Amino acid sequence: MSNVDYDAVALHPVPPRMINGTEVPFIGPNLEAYQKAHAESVGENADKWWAKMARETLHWDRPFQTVRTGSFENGDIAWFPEGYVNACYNCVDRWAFQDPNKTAIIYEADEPGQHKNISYGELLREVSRLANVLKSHGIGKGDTVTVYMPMTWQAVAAFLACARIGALHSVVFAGFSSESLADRINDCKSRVVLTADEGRRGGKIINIKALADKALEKCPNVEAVIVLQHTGNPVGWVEGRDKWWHEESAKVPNYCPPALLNSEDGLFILYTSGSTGKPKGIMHTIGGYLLGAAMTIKYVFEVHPDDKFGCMADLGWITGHTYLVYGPLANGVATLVFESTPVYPTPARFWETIDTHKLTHFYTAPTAVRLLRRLGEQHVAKADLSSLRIIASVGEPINPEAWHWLNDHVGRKQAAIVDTFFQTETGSIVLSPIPGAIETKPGSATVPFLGMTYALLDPTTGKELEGPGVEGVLVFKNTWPSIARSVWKDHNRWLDVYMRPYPGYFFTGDGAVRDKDGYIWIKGRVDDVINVSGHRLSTAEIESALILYPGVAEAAVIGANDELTGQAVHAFVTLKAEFNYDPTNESGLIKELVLQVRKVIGPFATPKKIYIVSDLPKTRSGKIMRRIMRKVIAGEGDQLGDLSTLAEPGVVSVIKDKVAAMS
Ligand code: 6R9
Repeated sequence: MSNVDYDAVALHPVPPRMINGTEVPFIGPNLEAYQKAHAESVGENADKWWAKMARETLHWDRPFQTVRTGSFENGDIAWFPEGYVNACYNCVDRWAFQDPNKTAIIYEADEPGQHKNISYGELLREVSRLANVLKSHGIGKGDTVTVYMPMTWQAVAAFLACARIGALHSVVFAGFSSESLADRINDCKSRVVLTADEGRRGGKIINIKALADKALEKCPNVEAVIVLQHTGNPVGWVEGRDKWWHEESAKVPNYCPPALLNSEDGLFILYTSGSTGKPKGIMHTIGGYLLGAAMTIKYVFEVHPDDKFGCMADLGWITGHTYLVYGPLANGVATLVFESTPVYPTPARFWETIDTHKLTHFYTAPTAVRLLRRLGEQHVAKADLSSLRIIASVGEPINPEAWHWLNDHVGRKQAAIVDTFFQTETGSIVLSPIPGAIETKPGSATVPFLGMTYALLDPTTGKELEGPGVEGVLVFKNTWPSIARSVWKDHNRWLDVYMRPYPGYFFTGDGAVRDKDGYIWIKGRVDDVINVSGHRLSTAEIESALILYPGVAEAAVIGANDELTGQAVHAFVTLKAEFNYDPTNESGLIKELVLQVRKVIGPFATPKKIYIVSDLPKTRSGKIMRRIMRKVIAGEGDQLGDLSTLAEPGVVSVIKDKVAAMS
């Protein structure tokens, strides 16, 4: 039983800027247009359709004959196997040859007012030089290069330089500790590391080179470290190993021919943590991944040639890979590299950035939206945001309050709000509204992308659940081009985690509901579902209820074992800064919050405990780490497992102390 009445949520029509814009939407103007396009992409002529898309979207150095082969079970998925395709050529050269002066990258530095546009011509020269530098250090096809860099435009060049010569990049988020970096370098045995002297973020200096140096003490395979001079401050130096990026670049030609690479050659590795064990090196291949990135940019974001795409994600996450680098550039549009934070120097930074560059697209995560919502509307009110056509969200379920805040205050009811669902493993967006065709519902990722067929399975029997009004685990039924191909050097783990839980399907690990209109609602990871007295509750739903309370900034809900009810709801809540709250009367506030949940969802969802805390444990990409709270409540606070992705380690003791004080 589901406790939110999904069927009662009103549809929001296709917004004015999708209908009245100068361009006709690629897919529109209504649901029928989407249904027709989708049917073509999954029907009996699906492979013909994919072949057409692949030929239209990408430049192939050698044509493919076969569209797809292999299956989930056999772990032998391949797309366009005879085809040869270079991702860098597709993202840079073809646009540089057409118009070398066209802007490829808008680099918005940490300090406001310091921005720079990099043209496709300039990007091609930078990428070529760096590719030649890598070659001069013996790097070629199939080698791995670890990239540990701040949010600079040269970091984008680093991705593309590897892609140009067939080396796989492994980009490690610059916020990761030396230990995590060392693990990742050693796992894929990189011989070359690209890094920078320092980074800047929110007015602070990040000592990237020093962190890399510490990691490299444990990485005997690394022969060369190429260091970008970014802040220019002095840094430690290991003679013989460390080389300045600009000095190395000055030695080599400004053009490097793109390598001839098979569609199924590796493009990159991206480490992602599972619930247990060491991080998995998810491996993507060239042709399929690039097609997924390019096509979703075109159809999900309705991108046209003069658009300016503002993806606020860090380069170190899949969203940064697909929607900051490969997707926009494969479409020849300008992409933003944003070095700062949403609140530096003021909470108006995003809005001023959109206004300054007249961005057409703004892509962020619900956690940032909740933060900005909590800081107040006054910061967004002053900016001219009329250039925005599409505002998109990714990373976690977006609660309706955050959705409406984006729609009311950022889009001002003119722009499309697009809730996009995907994973490191899916490579590109797999569920999302098509902005010119699909009426939206706040909180629903709506429908499958072109070419995607999904099912909801009964988690116990593995049987497909039919019809509307069902809830189960989300799986995909057919292979698609941008699905990852393996876990680096551990193919069996790849099969175990994703292919074997439900044979014949790709298992996402997420639960979802299909409502009466066939819309999909992601309920969160399967382990985030709580079952209280046989009632299924989604942590996201209870969190949404709590966040409706005026003083609540963020909420994280978990299920803990309970003798009486099977599981019980525990909620962790942070308060808005301006909320007038008397800390000596915490119990009064807790009572009101309990009432709030009972009012919004129903008595059966009543939290057993509510903990008012100053902060929640989050990953560096902003995902709330419910696992930590679950363990602390279960009395296993000494067995918290891999905390390498935790942004603020101090939060753990805040949680432990609070739970101890209230038990
Ligand atoms: C892109 C990204 C994947 C997990 C995924 C799911 C959650 C992502 C979501 C969403 C609800 C959305 N997720 N997008 N949940 N609505 N629109 O975040 O990749 O870091 O691999 O995480 O994120 O739980 O399984 P990744």
